Amino acid sequence: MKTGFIAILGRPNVGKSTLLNALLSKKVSIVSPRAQTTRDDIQGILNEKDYQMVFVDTPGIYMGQEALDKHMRSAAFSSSKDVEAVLYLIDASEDSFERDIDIIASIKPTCPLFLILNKVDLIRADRAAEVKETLHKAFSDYPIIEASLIENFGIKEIKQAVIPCLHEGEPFYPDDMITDKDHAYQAKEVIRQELLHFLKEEIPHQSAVKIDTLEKERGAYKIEATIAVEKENHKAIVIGKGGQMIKKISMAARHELERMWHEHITHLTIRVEAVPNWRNDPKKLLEFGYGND
Ligand SMILES: Nc1nc2c(ncn2[C@@H]2O[C@H](COP(=O)(O)OP(=O)(O)OP(=O)(O)O)[C@@H](O)[C@H]2O)c(=O)[nH]1
Ligand SMILES: [Mg+2]
Repeated sequence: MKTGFIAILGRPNVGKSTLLNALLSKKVSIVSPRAQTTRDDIQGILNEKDYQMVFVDTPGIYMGQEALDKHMRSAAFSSSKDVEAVLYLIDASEDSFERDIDIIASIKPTCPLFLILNKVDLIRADRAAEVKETLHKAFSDYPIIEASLIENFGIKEIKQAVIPCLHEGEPFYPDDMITDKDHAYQAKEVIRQELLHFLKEEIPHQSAVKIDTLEKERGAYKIEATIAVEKENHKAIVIGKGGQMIKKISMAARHELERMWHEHITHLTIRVEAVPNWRNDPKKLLEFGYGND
């Protein structure tokens, strides 16, 4: 059997988590139209007859200075080590690729690196050719694969490109496992996804979610969670008039989790708490699951 790890890297919002879900044909990583959605490395396991590929979705690379930003950056860069291949995603609809070129130059991979030019559905063919030329000039050794992940275009090509990078060996995970993350992690992420969906501006980025209890009773799940926000007035917004907003968030999260797990969830109760400056407090970061790197 052939096996290997493949890191998915790139700037925020380029479609890394969309790629992970598309490769697995299953949702394991949350997606949103807003930048800085993914905060941790998330492994997705693709089991086929002849191989097991373990893809690692990572937080978008950007240069923020909060302790949370540093946690996210370190999660992204460290996952490009000890892998069989790196997929570096680029948003083809951007005007300039200078920041991508700087980041790619700093990765210095010890394995094959593929440039995935995503979102080509948003540009004309002549512009795509121009962008490819720019990237090829900067990195003639790295193959470029065009993709439009929302149109399912390019996924087969990406899998084909990665197969020769795999090594002969025992699989890393059992063949019925699709992610390294448990139900509690997925529940917290889906609540964050709905926060990003329903609340604009900075509130979702200044929020964290903690799962207090997750129990399965008589075939159905019961989940209790806490959303931490940075300010008292944010707490009022997340709860909403008469609890309307938190009800909407909880209902959407419950439905999404039921779709992902094919399981019934009887209760999803969410508390909201103001925790000033949690993004810069190492103890609070740990409490919300963000390591102390
Ligand atoms: N038009 C278009 N949009 C896409 C494509 N692929 C992904 N998107 C959209 O781009 C947005 C960001 O997708 P994500 O998968 O969350 O991006 P990400 O790189 O994981 O973002 P971070 O986790 O913030 O780093 C979502 O709204 C996706 O639906 C594509 O091929 N074309
Ligand atoms: Mg993501």
